[in-house]
Amino acid sequence: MRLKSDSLTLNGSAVGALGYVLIGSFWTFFGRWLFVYLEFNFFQFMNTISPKPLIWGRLNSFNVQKVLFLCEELQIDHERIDAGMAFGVNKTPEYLKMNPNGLVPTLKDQGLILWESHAILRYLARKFDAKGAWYGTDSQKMSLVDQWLDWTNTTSWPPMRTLFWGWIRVEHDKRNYEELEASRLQMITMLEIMEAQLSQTAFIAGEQMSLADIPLALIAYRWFNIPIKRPVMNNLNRWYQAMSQTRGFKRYSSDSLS
Ligand SMILES: N[C@@H](CCC(=O)N[C@@H](CS)C(=O)NCC(=O)O)C(=O)O
Repeated sequence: MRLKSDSLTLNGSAVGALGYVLIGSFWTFFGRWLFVYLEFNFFQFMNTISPKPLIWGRLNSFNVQKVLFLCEELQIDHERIDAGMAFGVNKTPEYLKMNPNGLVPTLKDQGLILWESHAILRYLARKFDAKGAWYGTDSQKMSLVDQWLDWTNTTSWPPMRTLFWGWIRVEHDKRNYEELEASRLQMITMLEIMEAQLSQTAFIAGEQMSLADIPLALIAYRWFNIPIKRPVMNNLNRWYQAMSQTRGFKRYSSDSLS
C-alpha cells in the first residue's frame, strides 16, 4: 500500500517536472518571440493614435545614439523600443518589413518609416527645428553639414568601429592587436583632418554646432575612452569640451562603453 502510494507520488512528480520542462521550453522558444510580437504591435498601434515619433534601437548603439542625441537637443517627445544585439527584434519578419537591413535605428513617424541614422537626423531637424539651427537654411550651409555627415559614415567611422569593437567587445586574448594599431593610425589621420578644420571654425561645419558634430562627438567619446595612445590636438580638445557640455551628449554618451 505504502509502496504503491510512493510510486504514485513519484509519477506525480515526474509529470510535474515534465510539465515544467515543456512550459520552460515553450517559453524559451516562443514566449520571447510572443512578447516581442505583442510589444511591437502595441507600439505600432499607439503610433497610429499618438503622433509621437517611434524609434527602434538599443541605447549603446552609435547610430541610435546619434538620433537620441538630437531628440534630446530638440526636446522631441518620442517613444523608444529596445532592439538590436541582445534585445533581438531587428531580425523579426515585422521589423525586416520596415527595415530590410535588419539594423538599428529605424524611425516611424506618422506613417513614414525611415532608416539610415543620418537620413533620420535630417528628417527630424527639418521637421522639429523650424529655425534650422542644426541643419541650416541655405543650401551652402546644408551642403557642408552633408559633407561631414557623409565623411563620418564613409571615412571616419570605419577605423573607429574596428577600434571600438576590438577594445570593448572582444576579449583581450582574442584581440587582433596589429589590426587595432593600424586602425589607431588611420584614426589619427582622420582626427588631423578634423583638427585642421577646427583650427578655422568653432564647429566642424562652421561657427555653429550642427548635425555634423553629433556623430563626430560620439566617435570622439569612444576615442577618448579606450586605452590607447593619443596625440594631443588642441582644437579637437576644445571642440570636444564644448560638445560634452550639450544635453544630448550628457544624456546619451556619458555611460561606460559597451
Ligand atoms: N548605416 C546605418 C548603419 C546601422 C548599423 O550598422 N546599426 C548597427 C548598430 S550601431 C546595428 O544595427 N547592428 C546590429 C544590431 O544591433 O543587432 C545607419 O547609419 O543607420
